Amino acid sequence: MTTWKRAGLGALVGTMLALPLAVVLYAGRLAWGLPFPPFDLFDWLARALPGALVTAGIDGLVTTLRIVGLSTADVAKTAEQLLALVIFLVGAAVLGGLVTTVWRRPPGRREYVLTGATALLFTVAFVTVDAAVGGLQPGPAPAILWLLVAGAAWASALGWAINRLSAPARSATVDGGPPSASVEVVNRRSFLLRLGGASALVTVAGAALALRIREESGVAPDTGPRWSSRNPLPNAGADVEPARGTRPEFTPIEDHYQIDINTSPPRIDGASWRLRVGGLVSSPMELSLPELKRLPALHQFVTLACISNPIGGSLISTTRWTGVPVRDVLDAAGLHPEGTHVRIRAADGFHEVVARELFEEDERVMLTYAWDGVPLPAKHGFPLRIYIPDRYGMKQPKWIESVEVLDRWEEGYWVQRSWDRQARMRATSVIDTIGMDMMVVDADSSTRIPVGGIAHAGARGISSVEVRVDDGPWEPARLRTPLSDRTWVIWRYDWPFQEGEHTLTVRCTDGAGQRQVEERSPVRPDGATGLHRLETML
Ligand SMILES: Nc1nc2c(c(=O)[nH]1)N[C@H]1C(S)=C(S)[C@@H](COP(=O)(O)O)O[C@H]1N2
Ligand SMILES: [Mo]
Repeated sequence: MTTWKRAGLGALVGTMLALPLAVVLYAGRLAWGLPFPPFDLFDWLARALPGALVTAGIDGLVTTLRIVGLSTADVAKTAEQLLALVIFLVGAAVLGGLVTTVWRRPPGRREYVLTGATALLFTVAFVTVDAAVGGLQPGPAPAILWLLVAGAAWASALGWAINRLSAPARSATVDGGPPSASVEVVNRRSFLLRLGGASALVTVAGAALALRIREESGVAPDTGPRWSSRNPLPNAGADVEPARGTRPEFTPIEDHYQIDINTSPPRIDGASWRLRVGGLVSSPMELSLPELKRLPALHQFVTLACISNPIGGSLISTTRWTGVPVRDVLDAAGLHPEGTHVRIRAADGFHEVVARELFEEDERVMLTYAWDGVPLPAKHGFPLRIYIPDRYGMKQPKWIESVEVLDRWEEGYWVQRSWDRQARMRATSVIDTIGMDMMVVDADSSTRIPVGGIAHAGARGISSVEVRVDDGPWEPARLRTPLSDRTWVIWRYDWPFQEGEHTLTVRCTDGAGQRQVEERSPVRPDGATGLHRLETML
């Protein structure tokens, strides 16, 4: 066999063995919160690689998903997780190929050392990576042991398989002479087939087990009914009805977009979790979740958007946030006069600073523990996240662990990776629907098509929305009373129908009279600008 052929064979075997291993490791993560190397590696890369590269990767992912017609909000995490698995498998292929090329037969001390070294490399690499991003949950001893067993199992299976594959054919040939090359090939093929079969079997069984565990752990603790299932929305009587096909005004939590630097969310035990309040304060504190909930609560309807949301994209959602003003917590801790900023640190290493005047003047800057009347879901920041009006999501840490008063400004996680310091939300407007099948015939027998969508300008409100057909004049749309001045506004335009194909364009003006920026610019570094258009389809 040529070296390349051997390397290829080793890569194949390495991957075949890594896939069932990954599935078993995943079940361990689900069942006991043990390290899961593929996600750890991916998360570590996302933090360690240069920001520009990571951003380019995210852009690429978002663009690819849009091109293939998938909603970024729905599948971005799944795509990331698959990518993480692929990277892990590619790593296994490379390692498998390398080991095979230097493997000699019959195996001697050298081969045992090689196998041991491979196991050790696996263990040390993933212990390091998990320590950096996951903190060796559920404890250093079980986590390290788990990775050691995984590394040893994979490396010894690899050694065994390589050895079998490089063995000369055992069966004698027709004339009793030395085994021929063709018998070798047949043996190798049947071994690979059996190995593949076994690998597939373990993979499927492991996946079934993982799904079972996921279903069982997916049974949410009894958090009670959602606020929105028991209460009418504050604008229930609004006179402008959304055009049918417009997105829901209040996003069900399950449909809220999710963006963060984790392949799977940090898991935090709410009972032992404490918010550490420290730095330049007279009495540092550790607040439990019940203690936070005893402070006077504030409820706000909020539209959150990601700075990476392209024009007309799905990384924007609205729900009802409940929490405690940051200033109330810091007043209780006794904020020193020289404190100018607070640093918010999260369990995943994410961080951001907030200027003192921002939270001191604005009670809406809020430590949030509930969405829609129930505790934050794990992927949306349980147990605590911050809300800062008018800023994109990148300024607003989830999974908060500490609030620390500083006497200086500091770059936040994405600012360090060259995104905008302010990250003020851009005014944006989107056409959700042109209801061609919902033609309305007026009394004067003219026909109208309901057109609708959203407009949002952070916490600045929306004063007007206009729609244009092709190159025609801008016509005013009607605005539905919003849930709050921090949420998007649903607009509606009953378009006097014209035959033929047309392009509709929308633009908005914020509450201060500032028109949406019409010139196109990309999401990086400070949020996308440009107008959203939609073509009529008959
Ligand atoms: N700890 C932590 N908080 C985070 C992030 C993160 O990666 N880690 N991502 C931020 C970004 S970029 C956005 S857009 C919002 C998204 O919040 P959501 O996933 O609940 O919609 O969370 C923000 N908070
Ligand atoms: Mo974001």
